[in-house]
Amino acid sequence: MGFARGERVRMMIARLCALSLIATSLFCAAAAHAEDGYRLWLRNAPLADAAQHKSATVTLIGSDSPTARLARDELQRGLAELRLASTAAITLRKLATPAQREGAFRVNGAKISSASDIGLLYGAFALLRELGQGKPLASIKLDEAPAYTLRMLNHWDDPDGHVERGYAGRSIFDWWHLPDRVDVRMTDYARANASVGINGVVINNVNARAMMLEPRYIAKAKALADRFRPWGIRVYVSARFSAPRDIGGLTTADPLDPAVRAWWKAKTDELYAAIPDFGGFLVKANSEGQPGPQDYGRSHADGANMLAAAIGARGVVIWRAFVYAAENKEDRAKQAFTEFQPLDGKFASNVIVQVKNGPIDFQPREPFHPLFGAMPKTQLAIEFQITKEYLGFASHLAFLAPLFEEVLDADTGRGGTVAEKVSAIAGVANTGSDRNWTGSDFDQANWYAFGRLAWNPRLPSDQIAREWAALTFSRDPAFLRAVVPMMLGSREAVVDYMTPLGLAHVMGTGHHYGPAPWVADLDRPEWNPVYYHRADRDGIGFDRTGTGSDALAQYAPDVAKRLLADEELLLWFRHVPWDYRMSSGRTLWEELPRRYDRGVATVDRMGVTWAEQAPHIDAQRHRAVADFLKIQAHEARWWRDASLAYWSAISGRALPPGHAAPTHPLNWYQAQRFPEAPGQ
Ligand code: GCV
Repeated sequence: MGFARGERVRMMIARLCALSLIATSLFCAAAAHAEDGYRLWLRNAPLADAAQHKSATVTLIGSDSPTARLARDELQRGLAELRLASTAAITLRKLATPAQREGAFRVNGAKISSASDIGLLYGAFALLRELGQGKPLASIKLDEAPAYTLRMLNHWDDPDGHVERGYAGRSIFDWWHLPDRVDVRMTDYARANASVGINGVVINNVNARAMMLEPRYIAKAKALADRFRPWGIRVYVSARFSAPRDIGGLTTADPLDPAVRAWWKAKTDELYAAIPDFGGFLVKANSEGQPGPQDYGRSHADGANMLAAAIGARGVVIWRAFVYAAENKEDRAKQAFTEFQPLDGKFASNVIVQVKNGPIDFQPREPFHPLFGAMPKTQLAIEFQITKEYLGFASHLAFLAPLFEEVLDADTGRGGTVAEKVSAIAGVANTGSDRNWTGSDFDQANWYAFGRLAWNPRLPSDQIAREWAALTFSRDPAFLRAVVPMMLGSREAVVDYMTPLGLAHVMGTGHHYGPAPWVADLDRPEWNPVYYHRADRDGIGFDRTGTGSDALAQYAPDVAKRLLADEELLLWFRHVPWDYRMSSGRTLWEELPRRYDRGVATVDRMGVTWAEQAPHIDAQRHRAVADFLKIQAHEARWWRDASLAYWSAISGRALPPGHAAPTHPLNWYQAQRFPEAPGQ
């Protein structure tokens, strides 16, 4: 039976449409699974091919809360994506016995149990993490509890979408469209955080705008809090101390003024009415031009306690100890200790003093901050920087777990390690609007490492690197054998080519991009690199012993001895002649170029190692990493050349034999300008 011409054309069109629908959906499916970094370490790459794939069932017992249901859904989704080769029946059981620390869980093969809903979710993620590395289900036995109750990210995001020290695009929060539009990405962001146990998020910059406390911004914060809540994440806000004046119509922000206290109490009540589980305030006060209690002759404790009284038992005030002042002639490295240590015991019980990991500012290497262990009557949090303001931004591969580990494991000499002396942990986030979240694929590892160490500060860096690399890229043993050591050596490479042997803060003005050890003309003395290295014809380094600023005396005596003997911190603590004899037998002047060269050589090797991984990695991410490694190799040379050109000029010494001369004369490096560098 023949068809009429019109009918044939209609059928052809229908067939073409069907074909194009199939093609489109195939394309869409491929695009949805394109390896562009969006799926982070939660890719659940298949363990078996589709034919071997066996079914998995998940049973949830004892709770039907949104969080418990997320745990079940996460497992269902994860197991389906992982495609286990043997049948699995997983049970998620909420126990009736409270007692465990919030978030604690047990995994015994196919059985996950916890006394809390969030513990079930953490247990689900933990099981998937183990399975994702290729471990057999029956062999997985975990019994975990978080070391700290507060494990938080600090976003330095501004309401206009700019991120201070952000190298991953714009703010991850779509401030302008909130609260009406809450991007689906907010769910994925909360999920990623929950997968590593992060349970608090400060949503705005510590250099805070008072508008964050206005009703329209409280509505935006509420929308985020509602989205994050099922994932066990509480929202915190950075509060501008002068808000009662800026937006409250008062003439003062004096923390002892009754009207100011009443204003904060009412504002806090307004926040809790909108967000019943609001976490509290983070405050940067009297630091780098921010307002604070000292503007009224009051102490940091007066300021923090006033806010703590407004919040009461509902939340916490996190008060930053990152303070230093231009008018203060004291060594910048000493100022926070001088200011805060005498206040020990004066803070309210819901105040946490947040201290940066080192006494200056997130340098590639610093000794631990002397406040750790020195304020036994105060709750302390440690603040790390996950975004790499001083470590090459997003384009330099620097795995930060070894830096975090070095600080957390440091013995304070006051009855415990740094990890043991803090009760909370914060990381300055490196996330942004970029599709891959963190600007580079490898910077995802730093978000991951922060979360894992916040959960368990005893985890070794190599375990974290191995987990992350297996989940994010490939569980192939050959790949891991090559890439894990590459990651572990990467931060030391940055130290070598930027700030070897205890040098610090020699980066470009403002943006902190690239080398500028020669800068000496900035208004505030402590913003000039020359303040930190003090190099002249005779020698180099900051004397922080008894003959200098005596910052060493802020540490316990045994620790001070140890720090002084540590050559990696030589120029942090001592001013020494260029001919100073190192333990290697070489002079300092001979040792310095070796360090720079070692850093450059390590980065070159990283490039080769990565090139060899092409068979293991999808083309898109492989190329993205390779491109950044090229930038890093180029910039490591730039750092080496510019630094050596300057040290050579200032010491009046030619480079020791065997070291290549810098590519350009010193004035070429000095003339470089990058007003457009990101993150300022
Ligand atoms: C948010 C350094 C950074 C600033 C940052 C400050 C801080 O100085 O360069 O961008 O400001 O630390 O931690 O408050």
